[in-house]
Amino acid sequence: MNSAVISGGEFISRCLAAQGIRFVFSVDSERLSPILDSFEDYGASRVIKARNESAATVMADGYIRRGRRLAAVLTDDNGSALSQISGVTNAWADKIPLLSLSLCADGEPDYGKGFDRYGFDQGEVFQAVTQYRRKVTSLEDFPGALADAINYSLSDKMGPVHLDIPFGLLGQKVEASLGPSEEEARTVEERRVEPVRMAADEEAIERAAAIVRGAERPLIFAGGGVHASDAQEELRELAKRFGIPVATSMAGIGSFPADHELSLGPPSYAAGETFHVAIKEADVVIAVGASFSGLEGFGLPPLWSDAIKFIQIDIAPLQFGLNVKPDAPVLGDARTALRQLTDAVGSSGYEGKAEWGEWRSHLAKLKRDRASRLVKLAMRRWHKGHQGRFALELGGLVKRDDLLMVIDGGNTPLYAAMYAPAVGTRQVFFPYGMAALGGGIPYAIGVQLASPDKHVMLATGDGSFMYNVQELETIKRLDLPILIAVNNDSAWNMIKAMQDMLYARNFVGTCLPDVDYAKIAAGFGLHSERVTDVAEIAQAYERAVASGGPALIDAITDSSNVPDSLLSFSLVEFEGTFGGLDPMKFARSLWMMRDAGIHRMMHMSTYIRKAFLRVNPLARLGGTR
Ligand SMILES: Cc1ncc(C[n+]2csc(CCOP(=O)(O)OP(=O)(O)O)c2C)c(N)n1
Ligand SMILES: [Mg+2]
Repeated sequence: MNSAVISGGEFISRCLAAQGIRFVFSVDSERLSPILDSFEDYGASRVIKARNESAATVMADGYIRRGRRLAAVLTDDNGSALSQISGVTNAWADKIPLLSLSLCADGEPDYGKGFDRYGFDQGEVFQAVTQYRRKVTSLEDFPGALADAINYSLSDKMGPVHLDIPFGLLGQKVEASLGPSEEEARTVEERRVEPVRMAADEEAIERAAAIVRGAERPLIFAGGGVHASDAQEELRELAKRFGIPVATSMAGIGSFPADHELSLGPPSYAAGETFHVAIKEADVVIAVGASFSGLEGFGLPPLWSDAIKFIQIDIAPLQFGLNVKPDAPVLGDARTALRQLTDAVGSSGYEGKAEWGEWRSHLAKLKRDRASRLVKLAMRRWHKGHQGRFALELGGLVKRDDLLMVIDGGNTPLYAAMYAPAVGTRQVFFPYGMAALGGGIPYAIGVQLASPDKHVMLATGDGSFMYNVQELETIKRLDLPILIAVNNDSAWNMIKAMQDMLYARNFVGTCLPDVDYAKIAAGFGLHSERVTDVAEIAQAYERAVASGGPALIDAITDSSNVPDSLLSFSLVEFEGTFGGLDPMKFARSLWMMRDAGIHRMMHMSTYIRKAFLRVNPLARLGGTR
């Protein structure tokens, strides 16, 4: 019945449903019930209740990333609202159009009449990490404020938005006709994330095309913007048509299939020497939706050649010159601009240069050599499992079409990226624009809810697992068939590895206890098992799938292993760290590791030799640089 006057709570919930929001992520609070209780009345709308607000925010983000449909997080005020901040910040860094809503105080603090220290403008805290934020002033104001917020979230480079809703509005009565009809709220389709399809200026495209045609060793560098713009097909077309090799950033993971012959394999520095040689030797880089963060060495020396001509395609003009200074900035939507560029380069029958074949084989050989070296290392017999083997076993599973993977941790995602390269579009998720670990479990929940017909696997470090362990209860309650694989090396290993190299194994705060995560998961009612031999992961996975419900595999690995690519990452991210490396301490640390030390040293030295010392053999042979 569409009665003339409805409650504020119902009005707000109806507006959300009528905007095509089908999932609201929240945490139980009786103050929210006027909104939440009526929301599920609208069509297929669902309220997903998490065990903490920070996790609820990350779930909404995961849902949007995988589903490419809008979703909201809604929490109570004060601490509940502010718990959203880490999740909203991460969505901001990764440019996810997340709708963040919270209750807030009704008015200004009443001086002298019971001033509450919580009575500050909590919305201001959201200011720095949203594309738009405002406090709703009245129920009449809400439909417009919501529409505005959603438009802003989808504008420009996209990003989160925040609305504060005064609690008092929920109990007020309002004319239903001031908002959308009940019918509309029930029947409207779920709102898709539609990127702004802004075409690039033709002159900018022509300039870029001329640079591509003149290139000696061109390279495409694909970032998260390719996902944001759904430009995976267009990226493939550009690469294939002219035979240009493709590297991806960490955010661009999976934007180009890692098993394609033109792909450098794993994303960014996880591709090791293949990536480092490519970015030292390339003379032209076509960057697509890539912001060149520290994970990518900022696009600058020492990792990148300073002779590169950059073509930079981006929807946000502020990206130009932030790190690299593009010779040809191309302002526009990635998908649209890639089509334009492909047409322009290929006009008058141009098909790429014959000499590019040599460049392609050079990189392809590096990729092959690296892959076999990594596999050999992981397959060696170690006292405890090698993390590479852990990731290799999981990687074999990810090749299945029905499996999605979320990665979380320090070295764990690095190993996963190295050994389980993403083959499918939106199959692997590494959602760490802010490098905030611990989001794995809630991300996996969001991704799973967006893809009920798929299985989701989370590969997580043990340290990261502990950040949101409470959400195992949510997984169990919703009976989601998520498989969690814990890389249990009893360490914050990314940090521990630094301490190892710099301070001769003087570890501070990075050794974690030998926790039995299988028992913890069993306590939450999950199928679980501890695997002490990483070679048995695939069988454990089969048993987990056969259990039919959520499951966890607690795989024991050895913290003395360090991914080689951590070295180049540290060179840039922790600038100067390795400058302070004391060779004696490093040597002592290797010696103290006994059998692992010698293999590690040999592996590292191959990496250093290939990635950094023979950086430009073509130039030495008379190349252009
Ligand atoms: C929220 C947050 N806190 C701290 C850090 C710093 N940090 C980066 S990696 C890491 C260790 C992660 O340990 P684990 O999840 O076990 O992964 P591992 O490196 O052992 O594979 C820490 C603490 C961070 N990135 N994010
Ligand atoms: Mg660990």
